Amino acid sequence: MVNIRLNLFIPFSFLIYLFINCKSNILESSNKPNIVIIYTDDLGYGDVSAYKKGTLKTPNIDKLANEGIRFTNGYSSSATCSPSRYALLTGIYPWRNAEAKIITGGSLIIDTSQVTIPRLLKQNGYQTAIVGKWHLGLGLNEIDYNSKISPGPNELGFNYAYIMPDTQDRVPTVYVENGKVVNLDPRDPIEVDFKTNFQEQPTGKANPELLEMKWHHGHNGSIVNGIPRIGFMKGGETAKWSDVDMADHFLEKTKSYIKNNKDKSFFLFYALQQPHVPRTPHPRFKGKSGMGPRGDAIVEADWCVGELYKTLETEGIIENTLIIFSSDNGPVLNDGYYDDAVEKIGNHTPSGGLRGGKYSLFEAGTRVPFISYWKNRIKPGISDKIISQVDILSSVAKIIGTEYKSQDGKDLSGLILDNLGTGRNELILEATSRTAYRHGDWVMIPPYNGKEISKNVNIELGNSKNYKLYNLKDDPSQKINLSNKNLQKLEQMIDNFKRIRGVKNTNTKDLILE
Ligand code: NG6
Ligand code: CA
Repeated sequence: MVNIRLNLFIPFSFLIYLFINCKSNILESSNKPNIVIIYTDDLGYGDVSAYKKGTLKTPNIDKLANEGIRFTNGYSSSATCSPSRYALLTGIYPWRNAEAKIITGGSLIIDTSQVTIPRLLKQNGYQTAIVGKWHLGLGLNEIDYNSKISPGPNELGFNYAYIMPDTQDRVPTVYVENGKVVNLDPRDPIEVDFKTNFQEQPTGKANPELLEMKWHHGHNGSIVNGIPRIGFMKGGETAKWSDVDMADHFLEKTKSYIKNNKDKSFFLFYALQQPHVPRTPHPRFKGKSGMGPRGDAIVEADWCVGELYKTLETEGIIENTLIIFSSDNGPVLNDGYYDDAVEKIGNHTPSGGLRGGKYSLFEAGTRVPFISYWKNRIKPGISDKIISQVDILSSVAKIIGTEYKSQDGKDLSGLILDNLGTGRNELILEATSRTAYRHGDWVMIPPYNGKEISKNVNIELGNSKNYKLYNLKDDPSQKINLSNKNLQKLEQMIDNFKRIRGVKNTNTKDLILE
C-alpha cells in the first residue's frame, strides 16, 4: 500500500515540478525575447507595398507589416544616416551632438560610456550583434585599417560586429569584423585619404574609360569594381568586397549568427545597405522590379528579409523574437550616380506622396516604414500614433523588464507590442542639422537659409525665408502653408519647439540656424 502511494505520488509531484518549471521557462523566455532590428538604408515610406502607396512589390516586408503592427506615423530621427543611427542606438536626439552628422571616414561619434541598445541588452544577459552598415565612425583619431580598429561597435556593447565602416560609396571598400579588416594581406596595407589621391591611382574623374557605373555628382575618387567612390584608397586588394555579393554576404553572416545563438537571448542589428547608392543588386535580381537597380536592390533587400524570417522559423525561434523593421531616412533617386533610378521610376512613388525626400525637413525625409512583428504575440494592426526610432531604446528596455529611460526616448512598448497608448504628442524632426517640430497633426518648419531645392538630388530641402505650418491630417503632402492664417497655432508651436531645442531668446530670427 505504502509503496503504491509513493509510486503514485512521485510521478504526480514530478508533473507538478515539470509544470512549474516549464511555466517559469516560458515566462522567462518571453520576458527576454530575441530582438532583431532590420534597418534599411534610404528606403522610402512608399517603397514598402504594405503601405499601399507605390507600385513596387515587397512581399516579405509586407508579411511583417500585415501580420504585425504597421505604423503610419513612424519616424527616423534624421533625414540622413549617421544622425539617425546615433539616435536609434542611444535614444538621444542627434542635434544634441554636434558630431552626429554624415560621416566620411571620421571617428566614433558615440561616447564609449554611453548607454546604447546593445549595451543595455548585453548587461541584461543578451548576446548582441551588428551585421551590415555601421556609419557611426571608428577609432578616436585617424583610422589605421591595418591594425585593430578601436573603439567601434564592440566598445559600445556589441559582442559581435561584422560591418561596412561607412557606406557603400565611400572608401575603404572592405568589411571589418570585430575591429579587424577581413582578408587583409599585411604585405599590401590599406591607405585611405579623403582629400588627396595616391600617386598613379586611377580615379572616376581622370579615368572615365575604366568605369562601369558613371558618377553624376561627388563619387569621383578611387575606382573599385568599376565603381567610382568618395575618397581615395590604395592597397588592400585581397580585402576589397564584391559589391554584387554584399547582400548575400551580410545575410550569410546574419544566418550563422542566429544559428549559433539560437539557444540564448540575442539582439541582432541587421543593417542592410540597400537601396543606398551605388545600387548593386546581385545579377539574379536584375530586371526584377522593372525600375532599374534601385528597384532591383529593394527586391533583393525584401528577399533578404524573407530569408532572415525563414531562418528564425527553421531554428524554431520565430515565436520568441520581436522584429522591428524601419529605414534610416527617406528616399532619393539620384544620389550621385547615373543608374536609371529617375528614368525608370514609372508610377512608383518612393516617398508615398509625402513632400521632400532624403535630406529634407519635409515629411518624406524622416517619415519611414516602421513595423513591429512578433509571431503569436503581437496582433495584426495599423497604428497612426506618432513613434520615433529615438523611442526604441526606452521601449526595448521596458520589454526586457528594466526601467531605463534614455534622454529623449519614450517608453512606447505598449504601442509596439499591443497597439495601446497614445504614442508621442510631439517630436523634433531633423535634417542635416536643421530641425522642425511636430505636435499632433501639426508640423512647424522654421525659416532656414540655403537652397529650397537641391538641384543634384532634385529634392525640396525645406528651406525658406518664412515659417511654415502644416496640418498633416487635412494636408498630408504639405501643400498649404497655414502660418499666416493660424498665427496663434504658429506661436504655440514655436514656443514648444524652443522649449525642447533650448533656444532661449524669443526673437524668431534666432531660429535661422544656418
Ligand atoms: C552624401 C553623398 C551621398 C550619400 C550621403 C550619405 C555626395 C555628393 N553625396 O554626401 O551620395 O553618400 O552623403 O548618405 O557625395 S547616408 O544615407 O549615409 O546619410
Ligand atoms: Ca541612409
